[in-house]
Amino acid sequence: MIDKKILRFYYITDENAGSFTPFEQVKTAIKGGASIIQYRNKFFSSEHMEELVLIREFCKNRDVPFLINDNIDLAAKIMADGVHLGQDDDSPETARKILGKDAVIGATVSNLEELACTDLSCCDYMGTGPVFPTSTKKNAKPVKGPAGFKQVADKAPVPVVAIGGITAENALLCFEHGASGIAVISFISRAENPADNAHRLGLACELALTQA
Ligand code: TZP
Ligand code: MG
Repeated sequence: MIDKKILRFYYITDENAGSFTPFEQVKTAIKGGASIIQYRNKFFSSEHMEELVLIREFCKNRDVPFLINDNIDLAAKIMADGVHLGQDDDSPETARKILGKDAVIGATVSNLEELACTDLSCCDYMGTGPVFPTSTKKNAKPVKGPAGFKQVADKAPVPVVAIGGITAENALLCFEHGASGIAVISFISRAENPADNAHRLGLACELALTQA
C-alpha cells in the first residue's frame, strides 16, 4: 500500500496546451509541490517517447511517482512507477501482474454504480469526478459536486483522488469532503500564469495536510 500523502497534489499532463509542453508542465507542477504525476496522452505515438523518458527521469530524480494513463504495456516498457486505468482499460489485476507488487495502480470510479462493480483489490487509489465543471475531458460524467463526491468517497475501500475543475480556491473543499488528494490538468496547463497557480495549489494542499 502506498502512503496516501503522495496523492495529495496529483498533476496530469495535457497534450493540448499549445507551446506549454508536457515536460514543461511537469517541471512547473513539481516546482509548485506536485506529489505525483500522470502522463496522459490519448494520441500517444513513438514520436512522444523521447519526451516521456525525459519526464520519467525528471520525476525519478525528485522522488515523485510517475504514472502512465491507460496503457499498462507502455508503463512497463518505460519503467514507470505505475498506471492509471479507466473503466474501459485493462483491469487493475492485469496491471498488478505485469507491473509487480510495488507499482502504484489507480482506477477511475466515477459514481456509486461503478464503485459497486469495480474490483479495487489490486488498486492503491481511485479517482472520482468530475467534482466541478470541466472542459478538459470531452466525455466526462455529470458533475457531482462536493456532496456527491463525498457519497462515493465514504464508501470507497481505497484512498480517493478528486478530479474535475479543481483550483487552488476549491481544493480544500475536496479534502474536507473526504479526498486524499486532488488531481488537476487545466488549472496549471492552461493557466495565464502556470507557476503561480501551481504554487497556490501547492499551498492549498499543504494546508489540507496540516488540517488532516
Ligand atoms: N476525469 C474526470 S474530469 C477530468 C478527467 C481526466 C479532467 C480534469 O481536468 P481539469 O482541467 O483539471 O478539469
Ligand atoms: Mg483511460
